[in-house]
Amino acid sequence: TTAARAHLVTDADVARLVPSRPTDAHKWHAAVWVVAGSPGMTGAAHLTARAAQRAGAGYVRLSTPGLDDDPGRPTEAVGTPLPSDGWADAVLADAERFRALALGPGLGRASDTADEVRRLLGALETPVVVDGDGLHALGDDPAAVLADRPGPTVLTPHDGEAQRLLGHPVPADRLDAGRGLAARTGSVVLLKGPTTVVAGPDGRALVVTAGDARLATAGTGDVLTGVVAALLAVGTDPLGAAAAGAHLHGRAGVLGFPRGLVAGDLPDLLPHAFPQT
Ligand code: B4P
Ligand code: MG
Repeated sequence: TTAARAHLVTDADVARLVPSRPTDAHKWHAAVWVVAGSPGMTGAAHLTARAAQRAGAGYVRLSTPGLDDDPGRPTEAVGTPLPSDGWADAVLADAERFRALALGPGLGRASDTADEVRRLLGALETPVVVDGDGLHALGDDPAAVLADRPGPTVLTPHDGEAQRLLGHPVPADRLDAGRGLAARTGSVVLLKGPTTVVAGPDGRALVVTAGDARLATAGTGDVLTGVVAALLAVGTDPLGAAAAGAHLHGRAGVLGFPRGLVAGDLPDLLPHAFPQT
């Protein structure tokens, strides 16, 4: 089985992988910029931002290209508008202040949006989690965009998104598929599913089985993106952030209602999912 061939992530791993908050912590030392959503489609971005907050980000900026006013934005997230055209430059101009970016949920699939995503990734030095429509923008040759990226990347595809990135359906050997995609793109790959595979470009791989079927509901992937971004922002290495993020996300899920859980329940469960130390 997959679990027999790679390390199964535990609470103890999360405690080891995620640095504790220093006593002289400052909100800007763990700042996340969520670049997600599109006009008329803001729910995914809100979930990502709330998850980043609850997973330990000190400061969350939320920007939806082309949207100036977003009344539903989570209270503590700071809204910073981005233009609808050429927004990659605006992100690059200010990204230095952030320790991690979350890019993609709900961005939409317009071709100019995809151009901006690729342009941003090509020049961005900040660690970034790419999900959803951000992954779609990479098309079927993600290595062309990512192999020379100047900063760390975590990709979080489900099987449909992975199929597009791989150019073929995800094979039965998901561990091998994750490792292959990670090596080809120089990225950490978090291949989601009932068993989640996390693979690094160096061939290291971990398996996460903390969640269960209650996570099979719309928007839970957007939450995961925010969790991984927050863990990057507190200084977790990219492979560790993906592995610990998937584990915490699964743990939050099983702390929720056995039936009727919605993705919006997960952020508030995250603080309970962290190992109590
Ligand atoms: P979207 O509208 O983008 O929606 P989504 O990404 O599927 O939603 P979400 O972000 O909530 O869930 P995600 O899977 O990311 O869909 C875009 C297109 O992709 C659509 O055309 C859709 O049909 C297609 N598509 C969606 N899923 C597909 C798949 N698996 N294969 C092929 N095509 C697909 O995140 C879900 C989270 O829940 C992950 O963390 C996952 O690990 C967890 N989870 C889900 N089921 C679980 C289970 N049974 N047990 C444990 N964890 C589970
Ligand atoms: Mg998704």
